[in-house]
Amino acid sequence: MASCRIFMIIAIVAVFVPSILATEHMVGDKKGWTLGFNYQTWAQGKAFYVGDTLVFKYTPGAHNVLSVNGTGFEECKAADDIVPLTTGNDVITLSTPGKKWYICSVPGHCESGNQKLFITVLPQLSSPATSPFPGPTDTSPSGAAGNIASTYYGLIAAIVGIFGMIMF
Ligand SMILES: *[C@@H]1O[C@H](CO)[C@@H](O)[C@H](O)[C@H]1NC(C)=O
Ligand SMILES: [Cu+2]
Repeated sequence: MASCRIFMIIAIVAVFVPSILATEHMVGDKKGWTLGFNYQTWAQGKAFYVGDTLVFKYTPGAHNVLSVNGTGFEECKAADDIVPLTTGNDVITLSTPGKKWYICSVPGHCESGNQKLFITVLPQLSSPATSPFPGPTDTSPSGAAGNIASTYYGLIAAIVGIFGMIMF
């Protein structure tokens, strides 16, 4: 019953894959969201995908987080109608691909403290429609993580399936 085993492996992977693939990026790592940290250096070499999250950690009241456009990033200015995030543990889900800019709007922090982050969010690697297997949507949690799971499902399932065939 090799095929049965393979199916079970695939089912197990389908359940665990969402938490593996949606990466949570702690902005600034241990330093968090603060002054005098180079967030461009931090972002270098990291890949941000749709469905991932950014976590901005700081002492509430000391900083804030605003999503701005490229001009706002350069000039350290946010549109008047943007409501800043202020909890000190602000989680932003990267829901669309493209360039994203974030600043702290406390006076001087973005300008002289370099408290600004620019990233490029990459689309998901493949489309669920191209998956050679039925999607795992009925077994995985809903939301972004579920999307990621179905995106990578075909590839992962194929690898695990081949592995399973070799093993059993
Ligand atoms: C960028 O945001 C500013 C507000 O901060 C706005 O005035 C400007 O039109 C925006 N630019 C683009 C290209 O959307
Ligand atoms: Cu600040």
